Amino acid sequence: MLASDLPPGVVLRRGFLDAAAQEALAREIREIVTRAPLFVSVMPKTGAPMSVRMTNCGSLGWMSDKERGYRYEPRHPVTGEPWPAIPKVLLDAWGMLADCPAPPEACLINAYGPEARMGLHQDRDEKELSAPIVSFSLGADCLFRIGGLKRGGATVPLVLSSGDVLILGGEARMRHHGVDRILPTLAPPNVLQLPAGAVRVNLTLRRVNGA
Ligand code: MD3
Ligand code: FE
Repeated sequence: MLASDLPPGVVLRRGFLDAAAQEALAREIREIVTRAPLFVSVMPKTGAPMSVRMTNCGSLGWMSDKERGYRYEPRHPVTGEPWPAIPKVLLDAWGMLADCPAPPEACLINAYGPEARMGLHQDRDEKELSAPIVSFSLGADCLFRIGGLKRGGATVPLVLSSGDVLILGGEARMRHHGVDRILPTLAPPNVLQLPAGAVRVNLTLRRVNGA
């Protein structure tokens, strides 16, 4: 898969985070998770648990429960505490990559075990759709898939590796996407110390409300 084959609005910066930056970010994530523990969101209405565990940093964090569904909240659903601050390295990357004058309110942190996946979906819980989503991958490779604006069209597979940053803006913002599976990565990324049980962590910076 060549970067030039990506759909319009999708920008992939492979290795944007070097090994030292990945280790520093992994340390910040461990610190965030001690204060805002990973939790399991469940699907609206069915209550089916997601296989990915999550937490957030920033003034708002994404979650879902059976009764009230997908939404952003200013506090952790279990501890009731405000989310920790977004690490400076991520805010700096947003400033470099996002082409958006306002900082992100939310950073969703998804923690994948070896069997976790994320079904094809759209990110549509944000009011602000003109800002991009900026995604950072750490740890094991994953097989990612990006589809169209409507469900059921063609999809493009993509491997996301540790240190890669994906920017989803413009006409790509509302594309369907998902994580098919975690790949058994053997080499250096595995030395990253991720939170217990996680082999891959993805962080997504988001503008939620209008600037
Ligand atoms: C393409 N996370 O948290 S990040 C999510 O790897 C989510 O954990 C995945 O999808 C993960 O909602 C993928 C890359 C990503 C994020 C948002 C997108 C790709 C996107 C929005 C539109 C199109
Ligand atoms: Fe998503």
